[in-house]
Formats: sequence, C-alpha cells, structure tokens
Amino acid sequence: MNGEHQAYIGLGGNLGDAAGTVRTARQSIGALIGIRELAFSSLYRSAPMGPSDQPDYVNAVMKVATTLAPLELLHALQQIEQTCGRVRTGERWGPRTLDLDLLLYDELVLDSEVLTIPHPGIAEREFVLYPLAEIASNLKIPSRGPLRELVQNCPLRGLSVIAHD
Ligand code: A4P
Ligand code: MG
Repeated sequence: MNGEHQAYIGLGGNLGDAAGTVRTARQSIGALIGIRELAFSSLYRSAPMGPSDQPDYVNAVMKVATTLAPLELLHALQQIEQTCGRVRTGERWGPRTLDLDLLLYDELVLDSEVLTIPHPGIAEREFVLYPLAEIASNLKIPSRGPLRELVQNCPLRGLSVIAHD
C-alpha cells in the first residue's frame, strides 16, 4: 500500500509499572520504521472492564502517520506487546502487561479473522473514547458516527487523568 495513512492505537496495561510500560510502548511504536507519532493523549486510570478482581488499568491513545498496511501495523504492535508487555516474576516471564489495539486506520472498515477495524469495542469503552476525544475531538468513527456523540453516551466509570505526557 502506497502513501501515508493515519491510524489510532489504544494502549493499556494493568500489571507492574503500567504507566512505565505504556510510555515504553509509546517510544517503541514511534521508533518503528514507517511510523511517526502525530499525537499522544494523557495517561488515564480506568476501572477494569471485565473481571473486577484485577488492578485498575492505565490507558492512552496514540495517533500515528504510517506507511504500513493495516496487517503490517497489527503485527508490529504485537511484536511490541511481546517485547515490552511482560514483566519478570522470578524465573519465568509473567503475564502480559500490555495491550495494543489498532482502533482506527483511515476510514477503513474491515472484518477479517485476524483484524477488525474499527476495533470492536471502540464505541462503548470510556478508556478509549475519552483519550481519543482529547487528541481528535472532531473525528467520525466509520460505521459508528461522530466521536463527540459516542463520548456523550459513554459513562466515565471513574476514568481520570493521571499524567499529561
Ligand atoms: N484483533 C482483531 N482486531 C484487532 C484490532 N483492531 N486490534 C485480534 C488488535 N487486535 C485485533 O487480541 C486477540 C486477537 O484480536 C489478536 O490476535 C488479533 O488478531 P489479544 O491482544 O491477543 O487478546 P486480548 O487483548 O487479551 O483480548 P481482547 O478480546 O482483544 O481484549 P480487549 O478487548 O483488548 O480487552 N479494562 C480497562 N479499564 N482498560 C483496558 O485497556 N483491556 C482489556 C482487554 C480488558 N479490560 C480493560 C482493558
Ligand atoms: Mg487487545
């Protein structure tokens, strides 16, 4: 695929130094060949979606310009999950501490076995919508509508800014 595209990446983690992991992931993404950071949201603390017997998450959203195709970008993100998404707990690698989701890629709507864009949870997750609105308030989410309206319909569930990076 030729030319430059715009993509949004959701970062999250809830084990170990989650804020540190998210910051490291940001650096790693920005250092990839074919990717350039355009914007990065504040870091947010969010209540866990899913089982509640787990620590709060740190979440953020990053906007990038990229020459990578969607699947190439997904694979690059998965490699970064591998390298900085794990902490050492004793002798063995601990559980994954980093989630990188490809939220949006231009206006693309895609539903394949390995990649769904927009990310399936995008319209209901406060820890995605609010950071996204911080860096792209006028965005329209393909097949979902204006980001502004999605934000208005999404409870905060205690979401709070923990750092302006
Ligand atoms: N996949 C398909 N589409 C995408 C996409 N747009 N971006 C596939 C990334 N991956 C995509 O992902 C499973 C498979 O999804 C991949 O192999 C890829 O081909 P995974 O990262 O291996 O598994 P996962 O992330 O553990 O599962 P899942 O269902 O993606 O979980 P979510 O939706 O990422 O949720 N609470 C708070 N507060 N904050 C969070 O960030 N995150 C999760 C994980 C749960 N609760 C949370 C948070
Ligand atoms: Mg995921």
